[in-house]
Amino acid sequence: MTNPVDLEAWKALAAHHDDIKTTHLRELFAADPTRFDKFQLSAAGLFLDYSKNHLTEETHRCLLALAEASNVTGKLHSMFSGEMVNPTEARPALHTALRNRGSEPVIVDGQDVMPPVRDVLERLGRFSDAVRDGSWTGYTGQPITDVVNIGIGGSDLGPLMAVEALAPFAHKRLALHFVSNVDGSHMVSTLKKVNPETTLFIVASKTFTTQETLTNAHSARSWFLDSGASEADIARHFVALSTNSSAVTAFGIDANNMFGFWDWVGGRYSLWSAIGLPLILSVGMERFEQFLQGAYDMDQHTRTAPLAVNMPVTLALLTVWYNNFWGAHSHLIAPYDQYLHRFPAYLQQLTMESNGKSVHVNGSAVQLATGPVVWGEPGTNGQHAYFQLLHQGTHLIPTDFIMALESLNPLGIHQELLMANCFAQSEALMMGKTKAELKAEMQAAGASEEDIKQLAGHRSFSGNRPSNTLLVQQMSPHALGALIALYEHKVFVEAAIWDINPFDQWGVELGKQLAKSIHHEMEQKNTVSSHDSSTNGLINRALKLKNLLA
Ligand code: G6Q
Repeated sequence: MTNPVDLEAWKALAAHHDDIKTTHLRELFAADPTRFDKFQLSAAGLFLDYSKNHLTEETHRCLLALAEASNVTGKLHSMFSGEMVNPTEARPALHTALRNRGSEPVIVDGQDVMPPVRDVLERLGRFSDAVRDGSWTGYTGQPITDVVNIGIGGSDLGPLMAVEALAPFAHKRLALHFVSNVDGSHMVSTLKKVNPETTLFIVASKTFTTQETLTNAHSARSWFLDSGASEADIARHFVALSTNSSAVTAFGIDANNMFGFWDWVGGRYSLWSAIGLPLILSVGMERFEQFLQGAYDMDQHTRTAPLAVNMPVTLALLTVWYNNFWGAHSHLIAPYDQYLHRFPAYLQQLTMESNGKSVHVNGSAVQLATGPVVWGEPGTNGQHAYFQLLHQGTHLIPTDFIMALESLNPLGIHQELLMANCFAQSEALMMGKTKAELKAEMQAAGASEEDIKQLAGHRSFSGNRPSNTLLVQQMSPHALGALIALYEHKVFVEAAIWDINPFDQWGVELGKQLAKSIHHEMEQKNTVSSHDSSTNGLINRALKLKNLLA
């Protein structure tokens, strides 16, 4: 494929950027009262206002030309139809098959993967129903009260984020806990809260070789056995979610207690598979199916909507526009919904692990910026912290505001205040406050000319800062499914334009390898000299101060 920067469409965008880079967003709104109607989209129950962007009809045309020149439609088709879109790991990426609510087969290596997908879903449904209705009991005959998910990265962030996001729908008896960090404090503090007789441990690991997860799982098993339970009781208290059945059996978990998935499900895309079990236990299978349906509806939109009205394509093009032509290196996710408090962290992994790449699919070095840094916190909290930098700092930080109109916990005027804050922020970022406006405001408040002169620079706002706003009626299971799928496809389309592989993660693999070898060296209890002087110095200092040298 042609290097993206050599495409005519890329060059046209660069030229167009020169034409409009000094036009203020205020001017765009003043020039066209129909801007809001022009730059909005609806899909799968989500509404997107993207009018507060550095975007004219000409920009839109240029961006769509880039999507076409990058074969976005063809690449989406390849992913959905099970082609090998992850060549460095020689596999397709078929998270969309996991939420395929239609009757069409999805073929991998000549086999339809839908029957096994449905089979695992059915087993998950039966198991979760039994835990939820109390017929699955612990070894002393009591219903389960606590579920501890042991996993990390893709085997943790997705279910954790979704369980939190759908907390209002949670089962009343079941408390969900997540242990991911190998820092013993994470496990110890969690075990303090639970009773071994009524706790179910889920060991979630695609590979079942991840050091942190296996270490945590072994510690949980020892704690369980030390509490008086027998080896035979493990079967009622430990289940595994994995693709590696031999490692699961070797750990001591019964094959009947394992829910499988497949190597064509990437870790950070695995929430739709058995990895979703904590969510199923929390909200029940019926709601999990609504969640899958939301994602499926977004999949259908992504597959069939023309590029010009395709929501994930639009969001991806805007990110490319800012990242590559406006020099924006970060992207803020601001959910105005307390239950979405882990959503920015989830998107951080989805986006940064997928598109944090510096070679093209063919292995050649990129000559463009790829994935931006993604970060965020729920509003309104962020407004009282880092929003200052958004309003008056020197960096351009495109923002996605996410707002559910109906609260799941209606309380007086709270929701109206939340909405007012959300809308006010995007307006303020876009409009700013000119010196003339400030002067009039200060004069009306009786300020002296001297004060006005001194404070004008500090108290005026340049504005011109872009954002998208996503609205949803209520953060229901369906809406959450659609929202996650929207961002998954956005990330894919960005990768399609940058011509990078969003499905591998060699950096994560490197971390796994390095920690293992340093741990092995530390176990030898000898002074270490095989690294650079800093790493040797740190290891040796730690060994010495902890009296671990032989
Ligand atoms: C996700 C990454 C990574 C992975 C974890 C856990 O896409 O590959 O975050 O999910 O390293 O891996 P396991 O599920 O194999 O334990």
